[in-house]
Amino acid sequence: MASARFVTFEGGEGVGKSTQVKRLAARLSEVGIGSVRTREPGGTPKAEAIRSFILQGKSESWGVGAEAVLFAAARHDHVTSLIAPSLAGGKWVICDRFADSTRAYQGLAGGVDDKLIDALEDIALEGHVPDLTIVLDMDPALAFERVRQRAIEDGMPALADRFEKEDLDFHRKLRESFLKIAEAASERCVVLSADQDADDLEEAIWLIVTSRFPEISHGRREA
Ligand code: T5A
Repeated sequence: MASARFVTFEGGEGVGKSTQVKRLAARLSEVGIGSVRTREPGGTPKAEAIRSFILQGKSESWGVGAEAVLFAAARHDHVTSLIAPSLAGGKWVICDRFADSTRAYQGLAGGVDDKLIDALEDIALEGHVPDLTIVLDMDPALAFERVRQRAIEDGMPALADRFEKEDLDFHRKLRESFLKIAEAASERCVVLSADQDADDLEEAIWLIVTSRFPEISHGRREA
């Protein structure tokens, strides 16, 4: 049996990562492939506790370097408690954000030194580099409009958490950062325009996944 794969989705706020993570897991299930859908920061009870702490702004005054360390601490628990055991058990892992988010937000756009980001990545991942990373790319102003719309529909205060409140210039820098990361890791990363219909994007992602991992089309497999 072919080994389970680790697929991550990256990109700015509101580009449609969560939507496509769900859709990819559903497509895999249709061909008999079991997967674990997860997210960062979070995915395990300890990592979710760190998520709440950071996203409520409680670590903001500690500085961006300390936050990079916190994201890595959450990631290490996520990798060792959920991601690695799932892959070892034959389940694919589909993760909404992963280490590239720390490199983009805290590193390239946030100013934390590359050396610290590299060291944290080394410690947190324990060698579990994704097999494929889909980078969803779009103008942050348009993506923000989606997030605003969703907040209105959900009756929530718009742009509630602290990272979504960062200004547009930061998000433009962030967009460039994800593109730089994808260029530097072009074997692993595929950039897709997120400014397209969700069904079309789902098809484009499925095409990439099935061509990258041809074992998928070799009949149904139970994981
Ligand atoms: N962070 C995270 C760091 O700073 N460092 C790190 O190391 C990590 C891991 C996480 C925050 O933490 C930061 C980054 C973030 O600021 P989060 O809530 O998980 O916070 O933030 P996001 O990952 O950005 O989640 P969002 O839900 O805001 O964005 P998604 O998942 O990209 O978008 P999605 O799928 O929820 O869609 C947003 C809206 O658009 C619609 C959806 O229905 C939804 O309403 N939509 C579309 N509309 C039109 N066309 C399409 N193709 C659409 N796809 C979805």
